[in-house]
Amino acid sequence: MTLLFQAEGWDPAPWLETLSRQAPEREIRLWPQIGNANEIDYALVWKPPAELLAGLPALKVIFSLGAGVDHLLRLPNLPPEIPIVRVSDADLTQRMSEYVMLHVLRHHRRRRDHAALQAGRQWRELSQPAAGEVRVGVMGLGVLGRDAALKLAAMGFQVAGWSRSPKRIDGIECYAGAGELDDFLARTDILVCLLPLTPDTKGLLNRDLIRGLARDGAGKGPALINAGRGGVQVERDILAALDAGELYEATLDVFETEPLPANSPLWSHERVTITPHDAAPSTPAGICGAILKQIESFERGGALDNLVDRRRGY
Ligand code: NDP
Ligand code: OXD
Repeated sequence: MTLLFQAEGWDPAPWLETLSRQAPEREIRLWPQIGNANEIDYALVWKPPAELLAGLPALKVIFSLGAGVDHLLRLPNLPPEIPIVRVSDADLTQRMSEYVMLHVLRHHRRRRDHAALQAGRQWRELSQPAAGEVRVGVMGLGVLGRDAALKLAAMGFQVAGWSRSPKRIDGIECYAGAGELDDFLARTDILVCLLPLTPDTKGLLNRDLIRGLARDGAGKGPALINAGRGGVQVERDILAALDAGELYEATLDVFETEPLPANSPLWSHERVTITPHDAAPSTPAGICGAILKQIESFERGGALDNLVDRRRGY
């Protein structure tokens, strides 16, 4: 049973090394050297070229090498019946929670103001609210959002989460659906977005949404952290909201266009922090093992885990 590996912009070497070490009996091909396309049973892909998957007639399962699957669902000729499995990986989840904690704490502990004071050689203590006075709202309570929300709650923040379907999570105030979005925003000082990009979430982080955030918080004003997908945000609205004082600061890991174009005004905005879509990269150690385990189970007739629901879009 043959595997095809393709990942745009990644060094394939550690992936191929891990796959062939963990499954020496399998043939592993590296795109674009696919050989006889009729022999490919499983495709492990990240941002594949438009026609690749449609040209594999024997394909049995598509494995997304990332947690997000918008890179697949947007393909015009995605084979309709083939199951798509996405990444759910402890290492990736831990890295995302680190990112969220880092940037929530940077905002909460006024890192930007301290840096300005340091630049001016000024010794001045800043007032800082207690974590328990600060309301963090996490959009998306899936694998990543849930873990980040629980870790923020363990730090003492007041944490709420918003998802499509209702949830009950100890210590987290849960909101669901479009009908509860306004209430969720109105109690949120620091908004963390860990949503997938779907037709429903596209452009959701816009000026109206930002205007709905709490204005009576203990800090200097609302903050936004988006590590979900760039298509969920409207960058011109974020800039306008920052300049109008409706948003105090933004940390963005994902962008409408990636790499972020050199002429984007986000690069130089004094209250924007930019990271290059590396909040939680995929790493081969756990992901290769999980994929190979799923393939073995699938070949024994078992069910696949972490299946994508194409209708929902994630
Ligand atoms: P999951 O599928 O586990 O969770 C998605 C969450 O979003 C769910 O809680 C879901 O609600 C919620 N959701 C989806 N659509 C809506 C909607 N219309 N309204 C409200 N809530 C909605 O995904 P993960 O947590 O694993 O990953 C989330 C995203 O993070 C990925 O899709 C990817 O885009 C991004 N990501 C970014 C990385 C980075 O490095 N920047 C790394 C990895 C992932 P429900 O629970 O009801 O289904
Ligand atoms: C992912 C990502 O979806 O890294 O895993 O963006």
